[in-house]
Amino acid sequence: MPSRKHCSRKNADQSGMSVSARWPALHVVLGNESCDLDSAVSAIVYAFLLHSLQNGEEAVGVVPVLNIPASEYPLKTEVTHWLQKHGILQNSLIFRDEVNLSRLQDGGSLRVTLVDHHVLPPADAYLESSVVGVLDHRPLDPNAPTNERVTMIVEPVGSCCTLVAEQVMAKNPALLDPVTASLLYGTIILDTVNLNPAAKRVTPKDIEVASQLARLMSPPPSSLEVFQELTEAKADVSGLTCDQLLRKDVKVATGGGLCVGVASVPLRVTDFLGRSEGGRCLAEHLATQGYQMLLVLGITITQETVTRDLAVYCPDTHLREQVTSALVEGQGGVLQLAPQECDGVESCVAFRQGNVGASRKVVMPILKAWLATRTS
Ligand SMILES: [Mn+2]
Repeated sequence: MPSRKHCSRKNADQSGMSVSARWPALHVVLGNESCDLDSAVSAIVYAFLLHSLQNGEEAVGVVPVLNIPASEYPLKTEVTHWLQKHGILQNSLIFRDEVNLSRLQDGGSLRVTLVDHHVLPPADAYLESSVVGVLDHRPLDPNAPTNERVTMIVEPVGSCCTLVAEQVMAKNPALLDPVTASLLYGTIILDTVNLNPAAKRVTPKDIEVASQLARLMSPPPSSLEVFQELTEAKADVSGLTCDQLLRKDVKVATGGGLCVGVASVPLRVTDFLGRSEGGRCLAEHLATQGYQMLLVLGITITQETVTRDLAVYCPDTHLREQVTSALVEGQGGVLQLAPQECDGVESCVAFRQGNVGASRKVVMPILKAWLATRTS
């Protein structure tokens, strides 16, 4: 059964877990499905806070749940790095496929607090009736369900961890030991691009909270070093297999009877193809994901240079030629593609991309427009 990233959510809640037997009720703190550093750290520290605020009689287990299957965790290299550095190892974390939320809910013993998002994806809509709290930094979605039972803390700041830190300082500052402070601090620095106003993410509150956290750490942190460490960890794919690289950052386009994976990889596609075992990994990936073709977008960023290149892998020669000319000519040739070597990988063509400013946000509409012409 081919599982596609967007269609595979159903498998998430299958395994039973002893958590439900151990606790009369469970309060889950759930980050969003990207499980980026902000979602992971927000869930962990906010669960820690909520747990500490309970009083004896009504106490329930409050646990953070990372909203990805455990098998995806190695792909989140900045998350694994930062948590491990702070003494939190994978075996002490709970992942989405390790706890059966729907069974807990059926038993009437589930409470959910959402962090770093406030609208549940369609596959999780059933959790809505269990939500008791929201802590988020995204603009409030006008279509978000409203319910007086839900404690909403929503404020547009650069990082959800800024709001988590603010809550901890207000409600139980004793929790902020140097380790917890550093966990939150690094996340705020990464999310706000080192508190840089030019990146348009940072707000005065992020700056204030980050400096309060820095005062709790000794020696005081260098925000630039923390930022560089986390950025490097995010781009460090040396430990990932070809298949993991393809799953790390992928969007799927469908249309005209086709399902196309568009994977971004943080290296040149020419180097990536060199790691593909002569294309064997690409063929297997197509089969397991149910794609008819795969676009691989390579990007490298060093000091001031950005390079982009792309590869089209498709065993059907006709389709490959069609999509290739769509990419070369699309939107007046905006991508500025020039052919390059494919490292002997069959069913594959590769291009250097002259327009280094054109990200996947530019590639996707060209691809979708081509897919749409197939239906008409
Ligand atoms: Mn966030």
